[in-house]
Amino acid sequence: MTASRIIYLSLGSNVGDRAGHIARAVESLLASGVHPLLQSSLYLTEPAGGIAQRPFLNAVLQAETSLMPLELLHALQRLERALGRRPSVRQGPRAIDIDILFYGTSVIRTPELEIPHSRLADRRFVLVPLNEIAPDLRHPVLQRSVSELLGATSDRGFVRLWRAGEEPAG
Ligand code: PH2
Ligand code: MG
Ligand code: MG
Repeated sequence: MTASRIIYLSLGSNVGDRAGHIARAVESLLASGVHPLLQSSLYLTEPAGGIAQRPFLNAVLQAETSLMPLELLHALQRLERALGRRPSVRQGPRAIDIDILFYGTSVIRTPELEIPHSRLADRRFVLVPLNEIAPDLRHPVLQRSVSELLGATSDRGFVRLWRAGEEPAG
């Protein structure tokens, strides 16, 4: 029997029904062994990574799981495929992306999996929603809270609250 861990996930979509993809992902997590606890608002965010593409909707989720880190990664990858994710270019358009941000206070650096997520301190589309639900959460490597990381990031990509039904140009 494995102890359960508090984890944080990042959810993103910029293809099709973006909000629907994120909602279905959260609903489907339970059957994958991940129990959602607290979800941020949805944010409309500027695509990061230098590819011209539709704006993303992003959210973060606090959850609990007994899955081990690699089991969790593989469960999330299966869920992405079940929800219609198809192969795309790196940083490119995707129906649903579910990334592990934190797994308790674990630090994992392997070619397949990096926890904490290696780019989270450089991404306002992660830090802004994370700051909504967990501003005092401490990064176990950088030894700074989420609110401190948000204050210090050099990322200037737009991130703003999204209202249902809103479909801006671009
Ligand atoms: N995901 C990426 C690449 N760029 N940009 C935004 N705004 N949101 C994302 O979720 C995102 C991205 C690759 O996973
Ligand atoms: Mg990603
Ligand atoms: Mg991913």
